[in-house]
Amino acid sequence: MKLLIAVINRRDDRHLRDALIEGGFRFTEVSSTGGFLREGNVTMLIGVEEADLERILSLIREHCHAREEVVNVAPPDTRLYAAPIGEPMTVQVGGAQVFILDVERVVRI
Ligand code: 2BA
Repeated sequence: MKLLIAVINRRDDRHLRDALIEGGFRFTEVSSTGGFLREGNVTMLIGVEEADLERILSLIREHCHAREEVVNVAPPDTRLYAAPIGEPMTVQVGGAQVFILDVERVVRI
C-alpha cells in the first residue's frame, strides 16, 4: 500500500474530492498553509493500493491546475514589520505537490 500526501490548491479541492469519492477512494483532508505564500491550501492523505496509484494520479492531474500568482516579496530585513513593501514577483503555484510513501502496515479497528 502507498500513502499519498498531496498538497492541493484550495480552488481545486472540491472537484478532486468529488472525483475521489466517486472513484471509491478513502482519504483525509487537512487544512494547511503554504510556507512561502502563507495562503491556505489543502493537504490530502490518501491511502491507496499500489494497483490504484496511477488512477489516483490521473484524477489529481485532471482536477488540479497550475496557476500564476503575483505576490509581493518583502526584503528579509523588513518582514517583521508586515508592511506591504516589496517587489512584485510571479510564481507558478501547483496544481498539486504529491509525495508518495510506502506504507508498512495498515490496521483498521
Ligand atoms: P507555498 O509554499 O505557499 O508556495 C507557493 C508557490 O510559491 C510554489 O508553488 C512555488 O512556485 C513558489 N515558491 C515556494 N517557495 C519558493 C521559494 N523559496 N522561492 C521562490 N518561489 C517559491 P508549488 O511548488 O506548486 O507549491 C504549492 C504548495 O505546495 C506550497 O505552497 C506548499 O504548501 C506545498 N509544497 C511545495 N513544495 C513542497 C515541499 N517540498 N514540501 C512540502 N510542501 C511543499
